Amino acid sequence: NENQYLELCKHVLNKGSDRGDRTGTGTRSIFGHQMRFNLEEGFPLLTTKRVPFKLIVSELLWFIKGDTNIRYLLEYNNNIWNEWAFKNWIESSEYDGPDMTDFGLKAQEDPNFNEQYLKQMERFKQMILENEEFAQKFGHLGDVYGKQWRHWKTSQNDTIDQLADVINKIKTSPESRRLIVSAWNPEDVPSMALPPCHTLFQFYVQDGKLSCQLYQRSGDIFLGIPFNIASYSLLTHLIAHECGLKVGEFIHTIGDAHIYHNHFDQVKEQLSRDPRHLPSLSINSEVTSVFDFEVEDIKIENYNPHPAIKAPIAV
Ligand code: THF
Repeated sequence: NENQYLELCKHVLNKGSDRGDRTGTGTRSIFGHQMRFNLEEGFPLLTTKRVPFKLIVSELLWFIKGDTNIRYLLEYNNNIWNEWAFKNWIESSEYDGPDMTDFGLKAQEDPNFNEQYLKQMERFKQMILENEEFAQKFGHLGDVYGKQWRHWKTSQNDTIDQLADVINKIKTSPESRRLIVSAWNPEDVPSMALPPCHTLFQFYVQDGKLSCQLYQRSGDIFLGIPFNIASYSLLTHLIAHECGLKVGEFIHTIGDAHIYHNHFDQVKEQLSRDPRHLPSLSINSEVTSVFDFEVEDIKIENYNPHPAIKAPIAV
C-alpha cells in the first residue's frame, strides 16, 4: 500500500547520498529497493497527491501499440515526453528559433529564457500535431519502450514481438520462469535519447493470479515512480483480463532510487498528508485483447486524492 512509497521517500531523504547526475540538477539517492503492492487491495494510484491517471493510460497504450512518436501522446493532451523530442528539433539544422541549448536547466533559472522556451515548445507541439512529415522527423524518440516491446530487432533482420509472445506463454505455460520482457537492448543504448529506466519485467502465475515484477534501473521518486507503479499495475490488470486470471502483486524493484534536490519541498509537503482509501480500476470487459484497448475503455473509480503538487521535470 501507499505507506511503502512514503517510507521510501523518508528513507531517501534521511539516509540517501547527495550525488551529481546527468541532468545537472543534483539528487539524493539510495541503491536497491523493493516495494510490493497487493493489487487485490485496490489500485495503487497514490492518494497523498493527485496523480493524473489519464496520462498513465495514454502512455501505457502508446507503449502497447509499439508507437515511439509523441504525436499519439499529444493527441491525448499528454505532454510528459515532449522535452525528449524537442531536443531532436532544436539540435537539428531545421530549427530557426533562439538557442535552446540546456533548456531544461535554463528554463528553471531564467524567467526570460523560460518565456522563450515555452513559446518554442508551443510551436513545436503544434507542428507535430498539424504536420505529418514534421512529426515523422522530429516526434520520434528512437528505439524506446514501444519499439523494444513489440519490434525488437534481431541479428537476422527479423523482429520479435516480446509482448505478444509473453501473453501467449502466460496462457500456454503459466508455470514458466521465462515470462520476461526486456526493454534494455545493449546495441541500441548508445543511440537512444533516454535509455530505458524500466529495464525488464517478469510475470508469475499462481493460484489463478497474475503477478508482475519490474526491475527499474533508475527511478525519479517524486515524478516518475508514482506513474511507474500505476502503469505496471495497469498492464498487469490488462494482461490478467485477457488471460482469464485474477491479479496478484506488483513488485517494484529499483536500482538508483533518487529524489531531485528541487523536489525536496514537494516531498515534505506530501509526507505531511495521510493516505486515503485506494481507488479501483474499471475496464471495459467487452475488449478481450490487450492490443485493442482504447483510452476510453479504462477508468479509475472512487479516487479522492489530496491536491496535486507541482514540480519541475529534470531533462
Ligand atoms: N525523466 C525524469 N527526470 N523523471 C522521470 O520520471 C522520467 N520518466 C519519463 C521519462 N524521463 C524521465 C517521463 N515520465 C511527469 C511524469 C512522468 C514522466 C514525465 C513527467 C510529470 O511531470 N508529471 C506531473 C504531471 C504532468 C502533467 O500534468 O502534465 C505530475 O505531477 O505527476 C519516467 O518514466
